Parts: sequence; C-alpha cells; structure tokens
Amino acid sequence: MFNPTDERLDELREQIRQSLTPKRAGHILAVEDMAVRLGKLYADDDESERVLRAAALLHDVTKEKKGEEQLALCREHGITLTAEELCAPKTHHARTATEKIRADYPDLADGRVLSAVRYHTTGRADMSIYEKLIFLADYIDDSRTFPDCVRLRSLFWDAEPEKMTQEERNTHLDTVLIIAFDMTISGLVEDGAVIHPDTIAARNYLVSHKNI
Ligand code: DGI
Ligand code: FE
Ligand code: FE
Repeated sequence: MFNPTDERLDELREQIRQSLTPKRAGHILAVEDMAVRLGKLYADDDESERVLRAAALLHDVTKEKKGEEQLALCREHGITLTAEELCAPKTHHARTATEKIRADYPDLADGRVLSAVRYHTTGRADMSIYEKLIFLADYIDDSRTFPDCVRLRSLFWDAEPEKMTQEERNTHLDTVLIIAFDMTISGLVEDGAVIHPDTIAARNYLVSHKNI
C-alpha cells in the first residue's frame, strides 16, 4: 500500500516551488494535474492517484543540474552509463532523479514511482500504465507550448477518450504514444543526436503490439 498523506504531497510541492525555477516548478505542477486527469481514465483508484502525483512531482527533481553535476550525481549514486548514454545527456536527469528519490525520499520510493521517473524521458519496451501516463503527461502538460506538444495534446483529448470503452481507450493511448515517440525520434535525428536504446525499444514494442 502506497499512501503518502495530502500533507506530505503539499510539503513536496512547497519544496519544489522553493528549490526550482518558477518555469520548472510550473511544469512539474502541470504534469501532476495532467497525470491525475489521465489517471481518471486509466488507473482510477486512490492509490494509483498517489503514485501518479508522487512520480509527477519528483520526475524532474534533478533536471536543473548541469552536465557536470549530473555526472557527479551518477558517480555518487553508483549509476554506470553506457557509451550511448554518455552521449545522451538530456536523459541523465531521469536516472539521477530515480536515485535521489531512493536516497532522499525513501517514503516515496515505491517501485511504481521509481520506474515511472526512470523511464519518463526515454520510455522503454512494455511500459507499465504509470510509466505511460507520466511519459504522456510530461509531453502534453498544459504549460507546454511547443507545436508537437500542442498537437499531441489535441490528438489525445479531441478524440474524447472519456467516451470510449476501456479497450478503445487503451488502444488510443498506445496510438498517441507511438506518435510521441515518432516525433521525439524525428527531432533527435534532425539534431543528429544519439537515440537512447530504450526510446527505440519503447517505440518498437508499441508498434509491434499494435494489433495484438
Ligand atoms: O525534462 P523535460 O524537459 O520535462 O522532458 P524530458 O525528460 O522528456 O526531456 C526531453 C529532452 O530529452 C528533449 O530535449 C529530448 C531529450 N531526449 C528524449 N529522448 C532522448 C533524448 N535525448 C537523446 N539524446 N536520446 C533520447 O533517446
Ligand atoms: Fe524530464
Ligand atoms: Fe518533465
């Protein structure tokens, strides 16, 4: 049973407002709202809502650390990066946030929270519902104005998932996630950036299980 109190979550929100820039804090709180909205459609129970709130609030807790600090945090927490990961610096904060939760927020270090944070940037093959919802909430939270994010937000909500059967809704989620991974991968290719193997595995898993 994962049951952080409302006061504990309030304390966390306050810490986030104090320690991060207003822009990052605004994003994090918007991700929490979006994750809860998505949760009502896909994991509609009190415990799941708390898992989603905790994961959303902590997903970018180390995001404002610069490159060298990320690497120092990796060393400190015993995170070993592959050669590909070393060349994908924007994915490091997801790893360091996960270890920071284990070390500094042991009461919130539930397995579902930890994996949703760890895979919030790349995704991975066979994602849990919490991983999928945090990944999508991070992409389409209401504070995002980047055209791909706005487009994906409309694609998700304009289809009126609340009126769908659960089966249709699950298919809809995976369809929107495939588009999200395609947009991310295209952007990375355009930039000549390294694509993390988990990003490719996430996309391939969804595409190959689409009609099963
Ligand atoms: O932390 P946020 O900005 O809220 O969002 P995020 O954790 O999804 O990070 C997005 C950034 O991560 C964006 O600049 C693209 C980058 N990214 C995502 N997947 C990969 C990646 N970068 C590399 N090199 N490889 C990836 O597979
Ligand atoms: Fe992030
Ligand atoms: Fe984020």
